[in-house]
Amino acid sequence: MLTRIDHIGIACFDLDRTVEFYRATYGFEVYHSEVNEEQGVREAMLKINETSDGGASYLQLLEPTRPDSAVAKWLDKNGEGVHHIAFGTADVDADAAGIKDKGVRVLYEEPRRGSMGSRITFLHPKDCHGVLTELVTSAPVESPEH
Ligand code: V0V
Ligand code: CO
Repeated sequence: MLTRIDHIGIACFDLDRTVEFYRATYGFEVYHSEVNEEQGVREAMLKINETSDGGASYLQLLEPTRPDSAVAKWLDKNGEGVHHIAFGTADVDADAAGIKDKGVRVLYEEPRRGSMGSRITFLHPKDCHGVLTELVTSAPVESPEH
């Protein structure tokens, strides 16, 4: 079951400048940042709010790390802007299988590694009324060490 907006993915040319815009304009701080080589992105997660399912909603700012990446290709064509939306679920495997059964193309056979150790997959934008849609299961919260 999809229980939150996990994040909105925003493609940008210059991550540092875009992070600074969100900080200076709205006061949002970087909660987490990482490079995901498989996806070809450098990203910053700005936490917006906690959600009632125990997760949270973020803005995900994305800068491409290589010209053949999905985000670089999209920026070439469209310029900066909203690239994808991501719904959070406790079970990305089950939700992806259920959505695939409805005839929507799921891009990955198995979920791949996403931000902060999450497991992610994508639905083809042409099957989703023009919206690239991601499904996310967050990494389990690590129990504190004793
Ligand atoms: C492409 N299209 C889009 C789109 N990207 N439509 C809406 N939103 C987007 N973001 C349209 C495009 O305009 C074309 O329409 C058509 O789809 C085919 O696009 P293309 O430019 O030829 O590109 P493809 O087919 O090579 O690749 C498109 C897909 C690709 C969606 C298959 O971008 C992909 O695999 N995306 C999933 C991975 C990803 O986006 N990773 C970056 C975020 P017309 O012109 O034919 O009408 S990584 C992330 O979110 C992480 C790590 C995380 O959350 O943790
Ligand atoms: Co994303």
